[in-house]
Amino acid sequence: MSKEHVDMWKELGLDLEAHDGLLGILGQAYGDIFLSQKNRPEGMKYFDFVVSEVHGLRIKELIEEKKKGNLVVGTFCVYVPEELVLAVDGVQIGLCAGAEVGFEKAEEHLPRNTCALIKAFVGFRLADLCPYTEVADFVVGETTCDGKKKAYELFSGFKDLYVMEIPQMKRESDRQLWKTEILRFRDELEKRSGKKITAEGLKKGIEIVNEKRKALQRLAKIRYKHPSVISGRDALLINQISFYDNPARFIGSVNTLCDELEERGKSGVSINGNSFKKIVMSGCPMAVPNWKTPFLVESAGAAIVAEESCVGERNTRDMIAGYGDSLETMLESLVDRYMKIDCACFTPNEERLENIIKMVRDSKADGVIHYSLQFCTPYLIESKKVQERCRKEGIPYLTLETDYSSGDMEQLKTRIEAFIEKL
Ligand code: BJ8
Repeated sequence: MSKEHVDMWKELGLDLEAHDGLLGILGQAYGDIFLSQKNRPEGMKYFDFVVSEVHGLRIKELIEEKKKGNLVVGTFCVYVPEELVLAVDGVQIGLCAGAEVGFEKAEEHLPRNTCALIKAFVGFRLADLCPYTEVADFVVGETTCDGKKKAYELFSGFKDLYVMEIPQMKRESDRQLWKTEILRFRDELEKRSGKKITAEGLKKGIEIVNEKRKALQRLAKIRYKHPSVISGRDALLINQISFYDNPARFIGSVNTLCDELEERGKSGVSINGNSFKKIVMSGCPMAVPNWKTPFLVESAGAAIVAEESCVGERNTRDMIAGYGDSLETMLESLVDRYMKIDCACFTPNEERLENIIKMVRDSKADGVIHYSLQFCTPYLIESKKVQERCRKEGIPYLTLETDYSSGDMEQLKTRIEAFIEKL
């Protein structure tokens, strides 16, 4: 690792020894899960490079942005509108929370039976492990599940935190509440950046994020049509990287990859032969480096053809449409777009069931694997509804409940293999 990076981490206050350990685990897992794949598309080289520099060059770029006077905003949820951050020339970074490295510290403050994602974001901060959390000017929390809501009260003791209130239902009064929250967030960004959000600035933000979603939608559609041109774990990785890479560079790289994948599709190039079963993964978001379950599913001879999660199509399916030219119409379109997100924290949440079935039909998948983190009440309870709906539609279904440890790998492997064999 270059001395320049080490100096930068020191300045950010990282625990260098623990951080070295984290990078070691990350590098090993990346080699085993991603680089060992045969016949990967050439276009994945860009994303390999991004991962190899995830705590290096990208952090350096963020520090440069700060020197220019631009805000760096950390987030944990797809409800936080990146368009508004871009409208003040800021950078929005989705913070990962996909490893159990800081759990010991987190459990000094949180009950052990807290979901792994929450323990990870608290642990990363307390163990001084995440350069993104450290470099962010502030972090935006949100009132989604109860665990996150209460953990943010604790987190605010260790990091500058702003919380958005997310409604839990989708009635007109809830939309009003959400609009108020969007306007409050706009005011906060203006205050912190010293810049006014103009129609021109917001339009630029909307166009960039729409382009990002369009590129990821293109990738999703190619996988529906040609399920064997790219692995599901590579597609997941690209979705994960979408949360922290430079947007313009990311969009260009996804589109270049998609050109290659379309060519592969036409010439019948395959990464896994043609005798595989197609799976839609559905449920909790998988943050970097939480690659355990996709790896097990694909190692069992199946191809993941779509992700029904926030690191997947829940985040990319809806564009901001009909936004017009005035600030007012743009803000209204923004409010509408984010109200469509079908997170299990909402009640009722029937549209999620419709979306899952549509994804299965569109991708011609053979089955659904539902993935919940342990102690995640919203997704665990909703998994019963997903199961029931799949049963009615005649779609084979498997539900998994796990965490970030490797202790249950064998048990998961057995269940996944048995499910795929039956398809
Ligand atoms: S919009 S899914 S990113 S809240 S896994 S912390 S729900 S107990 S992450 Fe999420 Fe926003 Fe919803 Fe998406 Fe709680 Fe469950 Fe843990 Fe979770």
